[in-house]
Amino acid sequence: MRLYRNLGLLLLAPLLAQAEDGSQGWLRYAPITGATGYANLPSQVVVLGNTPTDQAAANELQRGLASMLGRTFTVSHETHADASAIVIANLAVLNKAFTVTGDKLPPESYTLGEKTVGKTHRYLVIGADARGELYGVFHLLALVGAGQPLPTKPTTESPSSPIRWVNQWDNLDGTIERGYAGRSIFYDNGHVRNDLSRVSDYGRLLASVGINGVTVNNVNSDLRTLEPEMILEFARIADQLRPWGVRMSLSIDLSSPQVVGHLPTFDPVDPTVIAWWQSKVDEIYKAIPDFGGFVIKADSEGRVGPSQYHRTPAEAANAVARALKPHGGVVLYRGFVYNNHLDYNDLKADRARAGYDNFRALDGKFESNVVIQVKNGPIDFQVREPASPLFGALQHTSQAIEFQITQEYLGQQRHMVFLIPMWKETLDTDMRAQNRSTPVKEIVEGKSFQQPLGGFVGVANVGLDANWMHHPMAMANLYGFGRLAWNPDLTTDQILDTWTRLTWGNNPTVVSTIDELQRHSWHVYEQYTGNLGIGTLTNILGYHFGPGIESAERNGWGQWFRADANGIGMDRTVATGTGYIGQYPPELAKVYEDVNTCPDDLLLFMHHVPYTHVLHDGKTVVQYVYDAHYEGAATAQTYSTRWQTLKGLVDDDRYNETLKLFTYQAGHAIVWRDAVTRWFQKESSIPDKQGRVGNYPDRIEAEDMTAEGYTPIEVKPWETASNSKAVVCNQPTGCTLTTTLNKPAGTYNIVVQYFDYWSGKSHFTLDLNGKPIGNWIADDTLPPARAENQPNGDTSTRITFPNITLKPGDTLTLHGIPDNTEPAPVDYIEITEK
Ligand code: GCV
Repeated sequence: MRLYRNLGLLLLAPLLAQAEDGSQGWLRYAPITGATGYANLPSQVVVLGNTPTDQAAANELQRGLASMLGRTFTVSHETHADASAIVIANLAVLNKAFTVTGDKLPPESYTLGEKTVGKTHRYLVIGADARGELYGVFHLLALVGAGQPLPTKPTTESPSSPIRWVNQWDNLDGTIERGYAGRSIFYDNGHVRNDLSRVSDYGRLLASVGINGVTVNNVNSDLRTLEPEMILEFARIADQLRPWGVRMSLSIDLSSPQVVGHLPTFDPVDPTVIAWWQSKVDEIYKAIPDFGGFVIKADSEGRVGPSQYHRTPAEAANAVARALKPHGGVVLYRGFVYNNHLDYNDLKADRARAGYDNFRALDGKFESNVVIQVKNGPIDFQVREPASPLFGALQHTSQAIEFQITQEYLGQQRHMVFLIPMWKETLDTDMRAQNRSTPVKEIVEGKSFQQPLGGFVGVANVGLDANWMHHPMAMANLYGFGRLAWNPDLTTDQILDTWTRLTWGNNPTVVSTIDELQRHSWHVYEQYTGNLGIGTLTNILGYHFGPGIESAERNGWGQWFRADANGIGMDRTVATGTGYIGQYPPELAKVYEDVNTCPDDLLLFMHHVPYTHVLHDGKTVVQYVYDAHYEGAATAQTYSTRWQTLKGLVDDDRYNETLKLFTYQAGHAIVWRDAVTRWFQKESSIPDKQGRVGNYPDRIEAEDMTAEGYTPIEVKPWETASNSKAVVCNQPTGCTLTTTLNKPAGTYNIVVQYFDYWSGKSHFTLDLNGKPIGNWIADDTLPPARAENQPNGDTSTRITFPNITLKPGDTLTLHGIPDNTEPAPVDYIEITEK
């Protein structure tokens, strides 16, 4: 008889709607009733090793199986020859009785399989090492959680590559650069927190998807990082992560020998500097024996670097790497080196060129424990970018791809944007280096050019919010990053479906609804933000959240798209442009160079074209932009209604939290749609064929209403308010806007578009014929990376009052009471048919 054969009969538990705060992520281990397929799984867990990681693996298995299967599991270190058991072991402690595959497994790998001798059933989780054991346990638990069969024949899984890290951009004061889910789990007030329980929980989540390293401080590194007392504090973080097989690493500033070591120089080839790095690294390994290494951001965005001494990144990286090598540590030197003071008037200037221009000539000059950490695209985590040409150019150097899990340019975890399809597009891009198949994923795995290291780095930026990332759906990106780093050949659907089942349960309606919502969400976001490779079109000088289109132009940051009345897009061709396209291997360069073969979704990244340029689907560029924005924003409106079909099928807390975010996203998608389409219409002077842009018959502009106390102001940038104007109230007692409606009798939705600053909580009430139909507080709590106290694309917010019965002559009155420096600003009221 085989174990676990009745999976077809598995009845999935009707999930009771119980309170959940999301803190368990995908490790909820929700009960599965009728799980007859797992009935023969032995109740004794035997773990042969006795390191903290062995223990963590055994405890996790016991916890997960008990919770999902509703029976007791015990853990012990010994087994009798004839006792049935789930055996966890690794090659170092393996007793011949338990082998299923012989004694060879690649590092961090595991084999799952069944071994039955007579009446003794053994389910074996054999790791190459303790980490492999742990990964095997989590894999087994995920299979049970998703209702999938456990392998009976020996089945081995191995990670794609050795570097599978997340970076956290946490500052020692407890803030997180580009963090959108609360303060740091690591630091507060200049020190490592006393309570590090969230760090251990984080290590558990990371290990469950195979992540083996965390860089715990901002790449814009605090100059105190390498002070002796800080190293001892960081060691406490490493202690929390160690049982989960997660190595801690640090971001460092290259000036440390001078700033911390008080040397007269930090020139990387100076013998005193070399000696300083050696003794500093020795000091670190004394406190943190499994220390992972350093991430280095240098000569970029104000960070100092080797250029100060006319040294190269290779000279700098190698000085540090040589110190780490005897300890098994690595240097991840970031390829994100560029000049942010470019000259807009120089038509050859191009930020996208910088990675290749700075690193190409150094290929082969790095120590074997140096990895160049390259952002997926050549600019900076925009909604769509081509793969960085550096991937194809470094053929004698290990590389890791850097993805941004935190959604800096992608809705900041207030918009649902499932990123796995975007990352897969980069990973699957075939660079055609050496005129052969060299997809990015194989390059970073070290396969294409036989490199010793390489892998995947994700900027995660989880915070103290109970659910880690603020938006319940955003956790799919952290989960998916780990799964892809382990195996970049997994499909989007494999990743998504398992995440949904583990996070929300196996109810078929729940699974299909959530999968469907997430699956296309990147495309939808792209539709209502920046199309055709133009960049996200967010305000790059501000918070990187709402629209602010021209902020990218005419400054030194180089995120230009060079729009004028006649055309738009960066000419990056070799023939007439910046020459960037020539950085790709010839076969790929040929595709991008020709406007006719360049994929439409990268057109404006590669070419400058007239607004009337016809795309492959027959639409002009400008009409495509209009249509995409209306389509994308319309799809975003459906998220909350589709979500509402799950009421009662998922727990109320996460249900309500998600509904609130979808409602917000629906409103902000319209802010995006209107800003971008109006901007294109004004810039190109070409009207929307469907007459939608700039034509809003259902709107009543706030400045056109009868005001008591409210005064009109011009909004900047102009495209972020309807009619470019808003009204503000500067009377502490409040102000009023009144209008008489002349809608035919019927039922309508009433929308109020207002501006919600981070500096105040204005009160609003909306009355119909003197009777209240709604009141609310403008209490947005987006993390104040910088105080935005203005009406603009970041702060524009909408609230909808559905199903209001109206007749001609009704009077609508909006009262606003300002708070602190927020003057209860209003853009418009819109009355739409139900
Ligand atoms: C940590 C972008 C972000 C910065 C970030 C930088 C980087 O420019 O806006 O916040 O700095 O990338 O990746 O170093």
